[in-house]
Amino acid sequence: MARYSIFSLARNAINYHQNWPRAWRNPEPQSSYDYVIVGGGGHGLATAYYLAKEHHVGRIAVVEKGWLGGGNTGRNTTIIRSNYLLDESAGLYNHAIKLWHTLSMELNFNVMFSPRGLLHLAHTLSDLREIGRRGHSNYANGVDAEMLTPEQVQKWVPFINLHGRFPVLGAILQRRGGIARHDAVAWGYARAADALGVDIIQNCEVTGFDTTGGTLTGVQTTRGRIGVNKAAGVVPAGHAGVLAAMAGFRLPIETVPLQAFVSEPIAPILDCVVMSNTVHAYISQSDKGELVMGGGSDPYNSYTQRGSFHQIEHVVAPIVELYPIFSRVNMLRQWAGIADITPDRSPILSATPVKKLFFNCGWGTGGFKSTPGSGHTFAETLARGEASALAAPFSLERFITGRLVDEAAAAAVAH
Ligand code: FAD
Ligand code: PYC
Repeated sequence: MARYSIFSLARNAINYHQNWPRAWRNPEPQSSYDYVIVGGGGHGLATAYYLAKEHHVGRIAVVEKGWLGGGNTGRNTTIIRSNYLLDESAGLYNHAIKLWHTLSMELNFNVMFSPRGLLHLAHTLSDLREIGRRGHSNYANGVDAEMLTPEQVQKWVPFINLHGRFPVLGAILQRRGGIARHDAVAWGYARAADALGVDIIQNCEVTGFDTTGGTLTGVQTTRGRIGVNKAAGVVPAGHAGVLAAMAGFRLPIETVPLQAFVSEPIAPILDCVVMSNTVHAYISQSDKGELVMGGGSDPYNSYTQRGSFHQIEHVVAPIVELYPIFSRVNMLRQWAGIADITPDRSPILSATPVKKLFFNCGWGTGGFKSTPGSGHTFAETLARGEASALAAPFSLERFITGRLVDEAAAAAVAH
């Protein structure tokens, strides 16, 4: 792998940047691999990278039906935080935050991680109680959390409307929360995994699973059959239900569109992330200057990556109410991704009824923040053939035993 540095940048500038090597290969699928990862989003690529780097487990392929990061990884609003309520979640999401802090160096790829501070606003007394409870729980779990008064909120966001239709009664602040550059995360993991010998195979859709006596033996793809020697890890976000059906079981997952919006670029004005869970509206400003906004998921099941028209008003109305200064900013783009929502709004990292077949899904509206942590702990799960300590509470078993990890309030945007 060519090392990216100030020196390689200068060297390539002399040649008008004509001679950069390919960031990753474009290999033909082999007849079998030790590990096959289905899904070339951030989570799948991170899984492959940590499998190769930390577990040295033999031949690994990532099989992606479209292009790398073309799913939710490239469509999300990149909010990173770990201020969930429960101990199990604190373990998982805080592990991810720690990895985020050194990820650019680890991958030799600038993922533009910017821990600029993240506020969750409280607009009602019950919001105040919710963030108070969550803040205390965060504090006890070593997750940074501070309660802010409305006046302190105004210091962070001077132009916020504290006394409008959605009065601001306080906020919880996570200083280590922030944003990163979404597709850089996919590309950084892809490049680093490829350098470790992982075959990344794009335009290759998995269409079925081969089993013998309840054990996985291979995956059927649009580019032929690929044998699986040790295990397959399926990381397909919104298509988890489709792939589970191919393997002959059902997942407790609903699939809904989730939209995002960006404005035209404007001069720097907002240097933190602000979320309003009750009114389902959140906003940050990208390094390019665009306001990045989103809100609740569309209220119906669908695999379309568009989203419905009325949801635009649901997001824009509270944004304009809370930040009247933005009322004349033009909207530039709108899109949607496909979110995989579980009943307790926590992910599934689990063995399945098919031996050697593992699923990593159910991250719903909030999985970008956990990309490094998810990949790291799922790689350990695949290498061991059983759940890692961090993954264990997130197995499918919990929907049978009732030991749910209920994060409905902290998940914020999932209805
Ligand atoms: P994906 O990036 O979707 O990757 C899954 C891949 O699997 C896809 O590339 C897909 O093509 C592939 N695939 C599917 N089926 C097959 C098949 N049969 N064969 C081969 N490949 C297949 N999270 C946050 O933490 N913060 C946020 O601010 C945030 N905002 C969001 C905003 C929006 C609009 C959306 C839609 C989501 C948001 N999320 C956010 C959630 C986050 O984007 C996801 O949880 C996360 O990116 C999931 O990553 P992934 O790698 O699992 O999925
Ligand atoms: O989980 O923090 C989150 C989130 C923000 C926007 C979408 N999801």
